[in-house]
Amino acid sequence: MSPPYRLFGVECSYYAAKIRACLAYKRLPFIEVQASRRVYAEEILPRVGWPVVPVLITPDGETVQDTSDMVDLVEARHPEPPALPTGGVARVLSYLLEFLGDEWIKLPAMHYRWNHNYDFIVAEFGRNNDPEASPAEQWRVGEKIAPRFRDWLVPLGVVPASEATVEQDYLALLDLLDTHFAAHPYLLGGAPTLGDFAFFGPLYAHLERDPNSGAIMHARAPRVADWIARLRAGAEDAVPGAALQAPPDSLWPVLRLLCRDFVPMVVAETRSLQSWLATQPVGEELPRHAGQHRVRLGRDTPREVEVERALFPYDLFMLQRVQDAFQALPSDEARAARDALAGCGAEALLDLHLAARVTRRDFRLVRA
Ligand SMILES: N[C@@H](CCC(=O)N[C@@H](CS)C(=O)NCC(=O)O)C(=O)O
Repeated sequence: MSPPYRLFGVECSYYAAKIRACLAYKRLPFIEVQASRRVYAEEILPRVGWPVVPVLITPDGETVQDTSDMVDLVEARHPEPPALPTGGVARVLSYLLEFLGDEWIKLPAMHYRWNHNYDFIVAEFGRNNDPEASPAEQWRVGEKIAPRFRDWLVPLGVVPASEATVEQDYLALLDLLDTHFAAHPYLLGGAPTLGDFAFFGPLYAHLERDPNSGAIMHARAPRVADWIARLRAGAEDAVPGAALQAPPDSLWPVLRLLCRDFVPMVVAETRSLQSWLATQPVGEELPRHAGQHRVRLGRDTPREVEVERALFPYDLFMLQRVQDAFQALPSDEARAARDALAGCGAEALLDLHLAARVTRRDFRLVRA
């Protein structure tokens, strides 16, 4: 028997949570190895070249970094139960949900972690890194590692001027998800799919598990906490293949809320990044940020605010996944997918022209 998958991760990692939920649902045997200082030095850096989790090692020894690539790989090798719905509309929506879960729910996830759970997470970072050290030493180490993550807040546009807006929108999201889960066990109906795994990342690893955030979720949105518990247990209540072809009624308000500020941000970001990317040599590693732009958060609410946000070339990678899924559809399904995205305010994402593309090579984002 071949050895199982190995996952290098930590429990408080957003993206480790995403792929863990996917592996658990697919009933794929895997061993999770806690990413301590030793594991970073001996396993992650030699394989990937830079410090990041999660990292997946396949039974035949292949290294996979980036949860989108991991999902693609396990879906291709182990198609049952499916992580992607079969219908074209639901597939396009799944990649939109993945983009939202991976990159947009990051705002509340990072805000609540670093502005409301600092002591908890610093201690946890220290424990994860140096499990054998004393609590005082772990705290010292945790405080040393913390800025590398906390410093993401400003590029994301989470600054004192926007914190109340981020909180307002997160609480509204919890309310809408709680209503949705009263009617359906998973985002697209009877079985979890890519969107569930991507939402689970921030909602479990940060917003349920960090204690001060967890208290808010359990009090305000107990059905979201219940969905988290079910996904953590491998979604045993799921009926594989029962994901719907179109979003259930109660998912529309969730999508509309998330897309309200996200879609105009991605449209503006893509236009700026396209001119910049055209000047980058093919195959060149791309930086994490490529300038800044002004984005509006909390549109049409009393807390509407404009802030600076970095331009993230990685967002193009996620956008390509949505567009590629759309462009692969036959014309009748493409029409239906366009209608669905129009219904949630995301149609503009389909029409952004990507003259220059990005790809991942040797675990780095490069111009294609
Ligand atoms: N897009 C990547 C993101 C991975 C990621 O951001 N991981 C975090 C922990 S949850 C990390 O280790 N980041 C280190 C870094 O980006 O420098 C994925 O889907 O795997």
